[in-house]
Amino acid sequence: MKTRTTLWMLVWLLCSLSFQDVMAQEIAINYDENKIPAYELPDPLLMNNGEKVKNARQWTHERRAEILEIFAQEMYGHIPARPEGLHFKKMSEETVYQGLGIRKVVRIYLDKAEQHWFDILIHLPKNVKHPVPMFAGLNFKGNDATLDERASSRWPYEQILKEGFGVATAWRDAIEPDGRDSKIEETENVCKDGGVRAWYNKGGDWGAIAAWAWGLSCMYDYLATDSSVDASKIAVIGHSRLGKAALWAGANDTRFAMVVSNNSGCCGAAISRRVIGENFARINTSFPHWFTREFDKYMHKEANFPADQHGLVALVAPRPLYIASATEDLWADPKGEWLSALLVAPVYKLFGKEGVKADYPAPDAPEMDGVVAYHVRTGKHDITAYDWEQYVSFAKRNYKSE
Ligand code: GTR
Repeated sequence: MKTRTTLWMLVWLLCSLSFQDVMAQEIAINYDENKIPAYELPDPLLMNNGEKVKNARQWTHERRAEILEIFAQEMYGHIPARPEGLHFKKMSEETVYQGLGIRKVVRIYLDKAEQHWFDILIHLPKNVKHPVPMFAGLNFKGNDATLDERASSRWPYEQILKEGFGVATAWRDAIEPDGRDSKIEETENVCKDGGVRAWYNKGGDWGAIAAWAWGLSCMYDYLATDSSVDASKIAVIGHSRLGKAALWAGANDTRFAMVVSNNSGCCGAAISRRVIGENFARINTSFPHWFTREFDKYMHKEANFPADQHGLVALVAPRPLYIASATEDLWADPKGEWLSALLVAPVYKLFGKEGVKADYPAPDAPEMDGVVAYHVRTGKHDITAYDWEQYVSFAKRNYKSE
């Protein structure tokens, strides 16, 4: 009897593991700095024709598009244009936090017929006369979940409003469901027929990261029409997979004035050729829906990718860029994330702007004197009130010095 139960339990266990889980477990993960393969990084300033970029003009008008195309073609996919029928409707507005702020919900209709839409939740400081700077980012669990007590460190609205900033957020799954991590059954919105990729730009080779980035640009489109918002000061922000989306949105959509990557890791800010923590084979096995199918050919072959992630973050230049890590987040490779912040310096230099210092900083000692900022927070993979505090001060410094 006992053997039978054990046998059944084994069968149940095997059935509950998907093919992807089994494959993912077989991919070796290195955490040892001494076992990093020898690597050479592609130079963001080297044009496809072998010429070296000499000035900001050449970067902006020639090289930038080449790097953007590498990432669009080989990793995330191309982001389509805004849908023709895009329009907006305010659904609700209320005063919150004892008069400190306004909370409103705006529905982003993606088509004239109002068949496809997602909601953005907006917090704005109240009683402020001038248009305010904003942070715009996606969330993991739904707009209402960001208001939950348990999310108060991830979304410290009160703290941000007190500093004179607004925050806009939308649910990633309302734009494009995140594969099996999705909680989409719970709601009705654009995803009722499978997400934006099933409806718009059908057949286009774009992954979920590109779809989320596209959603962020639609959010920008609304924010630019809101008279309470300073459209020249909208930072795009994201944590983890949504940090990858924020980077891709900021790279494509230069209307975002600043880009914040919080613990974005592999295929985010971390240098891929270090192959430490999460790697290409593992990420593309666990989350194939995040990428274009072209990305498949780089599994176990980071060195073949025609760019590295410092090339991606370079696309933010000359705008302010903040990359942040956490000491215990080895899966995301904090050192590799910092390296991107460091190696982007020659691109910022073309614009006469400084990057980060050459030494890896101590935990909780943010470096934000220049236009590129970095910190490694003590603790786990997360975005916390501490992280937000740094992003707000960095934005303040940069917006003031303009
Ligand atoms: C992990 C994934 C990472 C990171 C993270 C997250 O499972 O391997 O790339 O993005 O999810 O989004 O929290």
